[in-house]
Amino acid sequence: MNLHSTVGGPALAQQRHLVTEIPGPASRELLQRRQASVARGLSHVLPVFVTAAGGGVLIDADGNSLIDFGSGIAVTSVGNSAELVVTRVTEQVAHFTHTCFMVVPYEGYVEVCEELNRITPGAHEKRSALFNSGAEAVENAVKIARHATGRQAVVVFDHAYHGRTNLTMAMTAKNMPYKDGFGPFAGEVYRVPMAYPFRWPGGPAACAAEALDVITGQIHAQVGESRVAAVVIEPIQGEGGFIVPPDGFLAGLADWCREHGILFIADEIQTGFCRTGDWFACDHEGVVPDLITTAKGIAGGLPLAAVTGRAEIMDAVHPGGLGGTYGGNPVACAAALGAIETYAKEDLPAAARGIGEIMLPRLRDMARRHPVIGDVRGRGAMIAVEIVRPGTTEPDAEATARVARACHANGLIVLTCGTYGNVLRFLPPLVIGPELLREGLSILEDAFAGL
Ligand code: PLZ
Repeated sequence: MNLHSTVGGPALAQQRHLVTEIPGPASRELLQRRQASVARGLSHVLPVFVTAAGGGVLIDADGNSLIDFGSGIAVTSVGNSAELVVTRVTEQVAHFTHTCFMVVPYEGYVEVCEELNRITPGAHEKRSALFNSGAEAVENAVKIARHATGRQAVVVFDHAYHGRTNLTMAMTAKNMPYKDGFGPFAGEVYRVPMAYPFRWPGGPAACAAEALDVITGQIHAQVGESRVAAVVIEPIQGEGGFIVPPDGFLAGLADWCREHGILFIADEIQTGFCRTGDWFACDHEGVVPDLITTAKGIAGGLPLAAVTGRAEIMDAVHPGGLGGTYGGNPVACAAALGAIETYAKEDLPAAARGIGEIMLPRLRDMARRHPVIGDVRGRGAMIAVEIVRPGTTEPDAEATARVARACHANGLIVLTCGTYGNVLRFLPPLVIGPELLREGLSILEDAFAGL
């Protein structure tokens, strides 16, 4: 039995082991209760009810052990119940659970901000503010940018995802399921094309050559540079399809923003905290954002989010202008300190790169044998395949769903994404072992063979 021992968490056997069909009888019974009690608007990728998780596996109510290629959407990168997260949280929860940082402060909040200021891109003087969710961090980044610049317009991209609150729905591109029927949306949000190599008219080379000019030209013509407070971009788009812009695009965009007094805001909520093989995806090309939003991987599964940025921008807001009852909750801060220590101690950026080095060649090989795979892309442990009708770029969401279902039935948790629902994405915990990773890839390969 191969117990994962590196980062702690429950010492669960690191193996796939199915004892019932998926979902099994115990999960199906819970699902009935769920249907009678929980709103229909919340859906599940896979309706198995979890009882324990750690390393690269999740255990369900029927005793099945499933391989986790999702990390709860890029959250449990340090693994579930990682040792340092559990010890710090346990200690904190026994001391005090809440004061509200706006009522009486505590050291943990300050320590998390110090760490964020240190590890985020750029050596300039920074400040941070803590919130509860990714969407809330994005909302606050926009508030801060508007206040600091005295401008109102916010530029976002096709395929962007920034959250489900009113402002962030306006910033999110995809209608179904995120926006449909939920308007009216916040104003002064402008959308421009994304540098999406696989779908750029003329292909990847044209995308690299043209994207920046097309996009900045549209901002000039349709918004006007002097009205723009901020350009908000995911360095690798997440929900929109794991879209990796061409080399140099982000740096070019950041330079253009600087020339026009526009703040460059990197939404690293999905890409951050070692996921792409660097601490932050911007680090890959040395891009330094003015503001960066983080969440997900920040606290090993506890709800926490942050805005970090240039001191003069962050401090432009008057005292009392930012806040929230729970933002930077002491237990979540303790978890973040445990998670950040784990990323560094276990060298999880290197682990993420190692995961990519195993996954990418296997997936490229699959793509040669299964022409439904139109594109293989991603970086580190943020990897995806885009599914199309063979020989075209026409999205095939139906085949994508079938592959995902086959993986689920065989005990591999994979997620889909993409504006057209035709992208299979892989976000394993960074502490997953290589054997489990390879086994997951074999299950995926079988699913393609069975299409
Ligand atoms: N910005 C880049 O990826 C969250 C959404 C899951 P919250 N992505 C997962 C769903 O269907 O609700 C996300 C993101 C990027 C912002 C967010 C929003 O983060 O913590 O979900 O609010």
